[in-house]
Amino acid sequence: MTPGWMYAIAFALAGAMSVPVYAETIQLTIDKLVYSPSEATAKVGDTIEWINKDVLAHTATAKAGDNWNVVIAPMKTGRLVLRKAGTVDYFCQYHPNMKARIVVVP
Ligand SMILES: [Cu+2]
Repeated sequence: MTPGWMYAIAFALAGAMSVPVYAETIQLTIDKLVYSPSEATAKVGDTIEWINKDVLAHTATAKAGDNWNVVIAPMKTGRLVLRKAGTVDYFCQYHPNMKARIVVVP
């Protein structure tokens, strides 16, 4: 192999390793007044998507961290982009006994 080829391969490998990590979408479901899974881990920049399978509206409301409030209509999906790292406990404003947690890592 010529040195030129070796450089080309080295650059190709370096390029493959420096590909940015794309934000993910993490899907959670709400079924029969339960968030599932009740604890999820995500990274800053990821999108959380709650799929509401109930015929009732729910919210995902956090009083700490990003301090978000997402209303999720019956049989619809609610989305949120995570902007801040930390452990966020959230609940449903309409059914305060519905609780779950998202651990957001930097
Ligand atoms: Cu609810």
